[in-house]
Amino acid sequence: MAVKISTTSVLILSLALLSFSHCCYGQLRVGFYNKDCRNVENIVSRVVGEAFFKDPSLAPAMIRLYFHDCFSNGCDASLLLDGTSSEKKASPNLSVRGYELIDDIKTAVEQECSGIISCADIIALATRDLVTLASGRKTWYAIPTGRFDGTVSLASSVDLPSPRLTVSQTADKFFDRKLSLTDMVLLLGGHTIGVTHCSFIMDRLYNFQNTKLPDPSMDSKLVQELKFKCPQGSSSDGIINLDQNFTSSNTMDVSFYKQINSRRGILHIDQQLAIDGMTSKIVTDIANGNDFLFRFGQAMVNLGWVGVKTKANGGEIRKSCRSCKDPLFCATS
Ligand code: HEM
Ligand SMILES: *[C@@H]1O[C@H](CO)[C@@H](O)[C@H](O)[C@H]1NC(C)=O
Ligand SMILES: CC(=O)N[C@H]1CO[C@H](CO)[C@@H](O)[C@@H]1O
Repeated sequence: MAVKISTTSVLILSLALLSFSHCCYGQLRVGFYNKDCRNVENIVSRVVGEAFFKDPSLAPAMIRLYFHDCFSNGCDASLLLDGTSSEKKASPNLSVRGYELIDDIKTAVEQECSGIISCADIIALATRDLVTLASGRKTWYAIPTGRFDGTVSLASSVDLPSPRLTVSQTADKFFDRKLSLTDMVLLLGGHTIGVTHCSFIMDRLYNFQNTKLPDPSMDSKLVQELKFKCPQGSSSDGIINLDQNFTSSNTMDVSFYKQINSRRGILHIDQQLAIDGMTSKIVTDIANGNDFLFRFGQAMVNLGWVGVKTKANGGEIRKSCRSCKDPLFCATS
């Protein structure tokens, strides 16, 4: 009898805990601001549209910013905080761009409804709209909102994968954030637009794993082309398209997967996706399918759940995306 009662109470207790954790963690939903700021998604898409028209490279910049923010301490706009040693200052953040666009959107949104929309949601919405624009309007996804902004941003806690990790090491970083192997392969499809600096691939071109030879997994014709664009001993760090199909380097499409299946990946990790037994089948499925854009959107939604802050756990709605409401309670150095 005693045993029976305790089993029942354990069951009730765990159900209560389950619903509690569900209540306060998973509060994102599509159209979170419908009641308090009906127009927010239209305002974001208007400001984003104008900015993209002037500078299409904002699309890859913002997609990367969203990834970095979500991966470091959750999708809480902590990457936007200025500070002497905030996340912005960590070396993998080198060349993350798009901060001014976020400022412009925040200004426009505050004019319409002050103190309601988080910077974390602005990043998520702006990124969604830029994915749509970079795809030539071939895709669009509903992105849940309701994130709060974080108040902790430390360069020392930035934990981003290096392009030289193995697939398995990289996958572990995604698993830590409850993202699957398929999510990882889809999200790395973000490299279907944008650029890298030569410095990230010099080893692949000239001295792969101290062999004094190029990476054997790279197409030898591509090695020659890239050596020309990234000469050794140059004082400037050149720029290379991540998608080497020149007709689609700036278009969000499936071409990245076809490229890596032809040994034309740029970053080491990109090429490894196509080679490593853990991911090669997923790559081929995406390359041969016709639903990459749709699935990429879903993976972006999944990324958007990582480490979401709530009001209950100290999240806030910032006034400026660059600083906490109360800098005294903000850890940025
Ligand atoms: C998983 C491991 C990843 C590694 C190691 C990695 C590494 C890199 C590196 C080294 C660059 C070039 C930076 C530069 O030279 O300025 C880059 C650019 C970029 N990455 Fe990733 N990345 C990863 C995942 C992702 C994911 C998941 C996304 C998107 C969801 C993404 C989107 C981008 C974009 C769009 C660019 C181009 C940025 C621009 O043109 O301004 N990356 N990445
Ligand atoms: C390059 O991209 C275009 C446009 O997406 C595509 O039609 C073409 O098949 C691609 N070529 C290669 C070699 O992948
Ligand atoms: C743009 C930016 O903030 N870059 C910084 C990234 O990190 C390096 C090394 O810590 C700094 O020197 C850059 O200024």
